[in-house]
Amino acid sequence: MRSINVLFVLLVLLFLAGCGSTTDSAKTTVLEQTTAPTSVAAQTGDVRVIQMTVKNFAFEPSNIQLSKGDKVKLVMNVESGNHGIAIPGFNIEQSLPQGTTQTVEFTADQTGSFNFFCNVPCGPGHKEMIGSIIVS
Ligand SMILES: [Cu+2]
Repeated sequence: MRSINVLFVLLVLLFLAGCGSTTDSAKTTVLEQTTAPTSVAAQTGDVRVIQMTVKNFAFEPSNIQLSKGDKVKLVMNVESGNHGIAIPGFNIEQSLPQGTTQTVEFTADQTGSFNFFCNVPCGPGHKEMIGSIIVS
């Protein structure tokens, strides 16, 4: 029993030493650690990071090929105009304000062809802002 008590005290001391001054800062640290490794995962093929440029009036690339099961991180750099992207097949809607970088993540868990389009009236080329995701 005594050695168990000593072990417990040591664990408590370790825990206290490892934590920040408040639980809030500890939580923040954990969150940062969980979001940061995605780029590492991308290199191993676990997450596919797709860089997209959004501008008046196009998504580039507008055709995206995926394999079923891919975890996808779509990183959209909005160069010009205020747009949005809707991918109904994956329940995604994201506004894309000019000058920002927006990210959506989803898993390509079904095969097929899935259209995406701009869902914010943005000007004369609005209806041309379309694309498709092919999952095979
Ligand atoms: Cu639009």
